[in-house]
Amino acid sequence: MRTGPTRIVLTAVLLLAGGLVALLPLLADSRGPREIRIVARQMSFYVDGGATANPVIKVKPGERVRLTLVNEDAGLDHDFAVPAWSLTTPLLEGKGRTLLVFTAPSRPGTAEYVCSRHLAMMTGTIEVAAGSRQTTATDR
Ligand SMILES: [Cu+2]
Repeated sequence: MRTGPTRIVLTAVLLLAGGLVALLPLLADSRGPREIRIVARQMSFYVDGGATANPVIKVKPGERVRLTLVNEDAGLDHDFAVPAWSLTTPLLEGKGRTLLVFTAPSRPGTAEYVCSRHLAMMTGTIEVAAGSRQTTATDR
């Protein structure tokens, strides 16, 4: 007789807990690393599907970044490096892809990115800015 209301409360608590557990993957996703996809094509870098060669890449201070480099130049070696941050992907010898996960610097500022084999042609700016939107600067 007295178990009726208790059961209802217990059931409600269990349902609530189950709902929170179901939400956890969503919360984890929203805090997951920022994805940046860089394509090396015809001696230039293109970022996140944009059409601008060697665009400014914007990241937030302390942001976790998961960078994928795709080499579409069959006969050319490319990598992606930010020398000031001591970051370099493995060298892609011809077509292929590689992954680099890093944490952006905590202070706002800019640095140069390059392909270490083609310093003159494959170079641009990576910017750490607190107010920057979670997109890269392209001509979209
Ligand atoms: Cu290159």
